Parts: sequence; C-alpha cells; structure tokens
Amino acid sequence: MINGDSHCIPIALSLGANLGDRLHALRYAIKSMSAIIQDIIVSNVYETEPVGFKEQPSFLNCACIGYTNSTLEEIMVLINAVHQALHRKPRPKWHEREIDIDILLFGDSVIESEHIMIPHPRLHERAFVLRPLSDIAPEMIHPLKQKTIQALMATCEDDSAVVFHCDSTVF
Ligand code: PH2
Ligand code: MG
Repeated sequence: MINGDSHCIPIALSLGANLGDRLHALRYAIKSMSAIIQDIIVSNVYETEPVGFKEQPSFLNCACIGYTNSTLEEIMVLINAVHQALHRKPRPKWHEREIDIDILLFGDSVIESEHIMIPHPRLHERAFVLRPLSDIAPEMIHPLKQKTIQALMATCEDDSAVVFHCDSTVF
C-alpha cells in the first residue's frame, strides 16, 4: 500500500496501436489513464509482429502499472472514452487498431463477466504483453496461474517478434 488507502488496488494495463501515429496514440492513452492511476510506471515501447490476424501493420506495444482507487466500471468507461477520442473504429477481433487498451490485472481479482475477463485471458500467451510487463513488474503474480510475470515469460511459447522501439522517456 503506497498511500495508505485501503481501496488502492494494483493495476496493470497493456496498450497497443498499429494505425496512424502509433506513438502519439500510446502517449495520449497513457496520459489519459494516468488521471486514475497513481504512481504510474510505463514500460519501454516495442515494435511487435501482429498476432492473430497477420495481414496488418506491425504494432507498437507497451504496458503500465500503478495503483487505482477507481472501480473496474469507472476504468472501463475511461478506456472507452480514450478509444473514442482516438477515433478507434469498430473492426473484427485480432484486426488493426488506432488504439487498444486492455486491463491485464486488477489486484488479485478474477472476473469472468460477459463484458470483461480479468486476468486478461491471453496475457500469459503473448510475448507482446509479457515482454513490456516484465520490464516493470517481473514479480507481479498472475492470480490464476499463481506465477510471476517473469516465470510466465520464461515458459511463453509465442516466438513472434518483439523489438525494442524506444524507452518510456517519450511519455
Ligand atoms: N492486438 C490485437 C491483435 N494482434 N498483435 C500485436 N503484436 N500487438 C497487439 O496489440 C495486438 C496484436 C487486437 O487487440
Ligand atoms: Mg487487445
């Protein structure tokens, strides 16, 4: 507990963009999310090979962690507002995105609703999520796997390219 507030929950987000000014989108998204995330720490930015649907431009991905007093619903409302502000268009799953903000972990919450799954159901399978997250939170525990991010990274079989792009001073 950093600030002594018992409602302050550790949170981890993954961010990605592969259309338009990708770095601008990540920067705007981090700045917007930092309104409800205290003591935010942002990872390096990586250029990553598209996973899922291959015929699309490469992504820039990063992750951030911090603590929040907001509810999951409030966080989801803010994420949707940021998606809209960056003119994210509706597209099929796995396809290109102006911006995509995913909640990876929310304390040790395990949530399976029709709106959201936490931990993120593919967090442990994706190098473009684990690589940035392990920069900043190697010891964070996945509450279902009961393993650290570092340990999940070591056993992750995703060999898609994840290449350092720039450090977090761009934020
Ligand atoms: N997001 C997707 C689909 N595929 N691939 C990479 N490398 N990075 C992403 O952020 C990503 C993806 C849809 O959310
Ligand atoms: Mg996503």
